[in-house]
Amino acid sequence: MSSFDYRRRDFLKVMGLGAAAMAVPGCVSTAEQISAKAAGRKPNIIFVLADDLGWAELGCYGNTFNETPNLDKLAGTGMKFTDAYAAAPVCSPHRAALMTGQYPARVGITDYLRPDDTKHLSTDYLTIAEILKGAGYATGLIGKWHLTGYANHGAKEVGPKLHGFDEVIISENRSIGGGSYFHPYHFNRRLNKRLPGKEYLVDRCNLEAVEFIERHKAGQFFLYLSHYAVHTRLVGKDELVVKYENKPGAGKGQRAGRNNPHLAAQLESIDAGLGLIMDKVKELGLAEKTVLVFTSDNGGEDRVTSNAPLRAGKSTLYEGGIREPLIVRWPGVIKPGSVCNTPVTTVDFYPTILELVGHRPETGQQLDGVSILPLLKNPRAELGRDVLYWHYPLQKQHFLGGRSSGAIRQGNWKLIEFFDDGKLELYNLVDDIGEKHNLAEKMPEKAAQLQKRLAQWRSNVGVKNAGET
Ligand SMILES: [Ca+2]
Repeated sequence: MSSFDYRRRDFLKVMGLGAAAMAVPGCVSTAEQISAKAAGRKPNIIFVLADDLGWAELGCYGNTFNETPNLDKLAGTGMKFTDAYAAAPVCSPHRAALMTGQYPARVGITDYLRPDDTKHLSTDYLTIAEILKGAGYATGLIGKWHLTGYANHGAKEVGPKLHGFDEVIISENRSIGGGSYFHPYHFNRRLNKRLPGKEYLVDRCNLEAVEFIERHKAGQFFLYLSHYAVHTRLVGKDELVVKYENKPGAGKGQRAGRNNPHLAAQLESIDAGLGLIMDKVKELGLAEKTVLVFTSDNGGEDRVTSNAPLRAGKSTLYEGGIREPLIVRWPGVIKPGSVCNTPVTTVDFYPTILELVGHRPETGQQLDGVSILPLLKNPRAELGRDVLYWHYPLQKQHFLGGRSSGAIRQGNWKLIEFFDDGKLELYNLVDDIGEKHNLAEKMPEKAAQLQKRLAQWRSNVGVKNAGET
């Protein structure tokens, strides 16, 4: 069970009182009030999440096959993180961490939720969307939620509208994935079609995102654009697939193990959306008032791509499963083209956003991350946090190969503890980013020290037994 004991309703009451207090006329004129409001205006937040997109897929992360001009431009005008992590190697726990600011182990969602799952993200949590809604932001989710089972499958459905999103667009009401990338969409058969010809899901999400920004240009907004791509079964738009099939070194078909033309095509469609979003905020004069984030929820599925130089992929706690692209742009605050090597993780977004809107955590509210705002201002700033943790217990091996395990990263060191056979693997990530040389037997004291710290953390977040699911 979660140790989170803060009551959401109380918080909203406090927020309401706060707003009323601000509306009481003071000694300053209306013009001065408006001016002060503009000067103190909090930034809009656009959070773009790709699904199952690996660390090595973007041009600005070294990929020479895929074409990502807009994401490369985003990095060139913002900050690229080399050591950004997902809090889990699969969908739902990552999203739980993103919404709550707590590690998946603390929330109790450590594996992806099935369509008929009895678990969902409890409304007891104060989500980041609720924080922003309370701060006067328009809040919108476009795309994938995946923090509930579905009524269509007999589950209690707790969707994004119950978690602070005023507008929920192109979201799912039955199982997701499966390659339903052209309208009509399997994940929600009620959705109408809006684009001419064969409507492509990524394009539709991009269109809705730009319209959301336009709709809320006069106020402050939080847009969570949560793409379903590039989750398998991979299906790109025909003309883009052909383009990549004709490139030198192209892999063959939807299951190509590297240089996958369908993945490249899907990524190009996501990339095009970033271009549309950047153009829209520029056109509206909002670029400097908008923090734009791009990242992914877990690593690439290594049946259909390669995360090299990282090891393995989705469902594992090797770097290929959890290290993610992360780019943040905020003109006027972030120095263009900067690179940050400090390890950061999913639970850091919540406290970062709290700081952006000038809030402190509520009394009793547990947050597991730290604000990365100091890094956005100076990529070499000290965060005062030295370790990251993962807890990924499984009753049986994931169908992609992932095993029941936990992990800890401290500085350059990473330890993976496998719960199924009790083995330890220790890597120095600076010397060995591909995790090829297990140093656990050569350095038993280091391994034991990290294993002990990982166990202490598990105990702190309420996990009773290492392998418990
Ligand atoms: Ca995913």
